[in-house]
Amino acid sequence: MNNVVCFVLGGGKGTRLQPLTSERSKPAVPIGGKYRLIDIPISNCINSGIRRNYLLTQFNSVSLHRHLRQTYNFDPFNGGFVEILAAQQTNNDGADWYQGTADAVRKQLRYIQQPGIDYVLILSGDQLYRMDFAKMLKVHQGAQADVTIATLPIDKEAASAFGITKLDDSGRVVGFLEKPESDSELAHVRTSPEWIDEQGIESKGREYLASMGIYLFNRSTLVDLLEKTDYQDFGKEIFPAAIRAKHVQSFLFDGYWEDIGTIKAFYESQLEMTLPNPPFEMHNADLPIYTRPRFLPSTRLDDAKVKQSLIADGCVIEKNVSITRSLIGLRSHVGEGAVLSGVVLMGADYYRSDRRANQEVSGDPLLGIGAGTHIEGAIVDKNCCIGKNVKIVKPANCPDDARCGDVIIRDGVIVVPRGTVLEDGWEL
Ligand code: ADQ
Ligand code: ADP
Repeated sequence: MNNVVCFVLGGGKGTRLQPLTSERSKPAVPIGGKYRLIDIPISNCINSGIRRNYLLTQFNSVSLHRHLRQTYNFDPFNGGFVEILAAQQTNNDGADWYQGTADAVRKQLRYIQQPGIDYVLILSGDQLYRMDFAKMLKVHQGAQADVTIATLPIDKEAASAFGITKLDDSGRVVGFLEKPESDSELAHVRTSPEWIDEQGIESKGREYLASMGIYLFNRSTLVDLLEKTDYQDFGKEIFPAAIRAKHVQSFLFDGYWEDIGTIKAFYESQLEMTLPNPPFEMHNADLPIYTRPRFLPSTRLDDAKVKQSLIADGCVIEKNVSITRSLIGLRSHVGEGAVLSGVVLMGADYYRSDRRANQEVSGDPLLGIGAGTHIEGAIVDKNCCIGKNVKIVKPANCPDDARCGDVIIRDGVIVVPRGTVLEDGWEL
């Protein structure tokens, strides 16, 4: 895999993950209580033997840079790096933003044209999955393809959210429609479930093969496509055109894969991690998900009632707390008698006792969740100071998108943005 270089697409101007992305770039969004989104694609690359990784992001935030620098220190004998290529560093005028996925890669073409690169792997930065890219390369080479797209069988109901491929019997892509809507478009790219079964993948009635946004290009093909066109986007423009001029192959995949680019998908994927047999298993010694090593103490619990939850390091959970189906992130402090149900609590960057918690000066409620507070069905971003006896529970007939002070409801999920302060007794 030494001749493969990876580009992770770290997010457009997109607002789909707002407000989680209002103060950080998408790859830095915390997941699983102690990881960040970027850890998923990079861990997949490392586990597949790919050591040269670039992250295309709109801005190079300090925390993202620090996370990458402190996490991905490759050994000097084998080498390797994770490098951020930001669209723009300082101003906000928009002129230099990456206009689309292909435009992002085109703007950094010189990194592809360095010596020793034969293949370029392009990944999305907001997906949860494990994949062995060495297997994908094998299929790509076996078919003598110019480009290979990873594809996953999906139902008709989901098909209009994805790029859908139509294959010939050899698995070559002969049709590609980005997010087909109408029945006639869908009929055009339907695959018979029997054919999928014949490939050794249980179709279970699924009759569409979705592009997973995971692309392996021969370097020369990618350079050619980007230099000779001004296409901005892979799904909308490059693939529909490339299937005529190039040999585009499909790499069939059938493991767990979830696009977590929206608040709803993000929230659901996080809570799924708390299931007894989670579809995306972090407890996997063969294919670890890497993250920044930290030196945090064990979590302290005192007579709490915890059901089907994950609790990260460095937390303090006080007496008579009840935690159900929740994900409790690093350094969380949950006060006496608090009730959390279906909560993604991202945790904090410091402890209550840290000077940075600042409450003595400001007189604000303490960092974390106050005593007697009740939260249900919410994402609570980092460093929030939620007072005592606060109630954050969705009212009946609540609209899918709404705002109540600093607290936001998005896709029907309550989100308490990073650093929010809620006074004692506050109610949604
Ligand atoms: P979408 O996910 O809708 O569909 P897009 O919004 O282009 O496509 O995002 C792809 C990835 O690139 C995401 O990780 C996104 O954050 C990132 N990205 C988007 N714009 C970017 C930019 N300007 N600069 C840097 N990164 C950017 C795509 C394909 C479909 C496919 C689905 C699978 O177009 O064909 O089915 O992914 O999820
Ligand atoms: P996390 O521990 O969740 O990965 P951060 O990377 O933001 O979060 O770090 C946690 C806290 O430690 C932050 O407040 C950050 O400012 C501080 N910190 C961590 N590393 C450094 C560093 N090298 N220099 C300065 N501050 C740091």
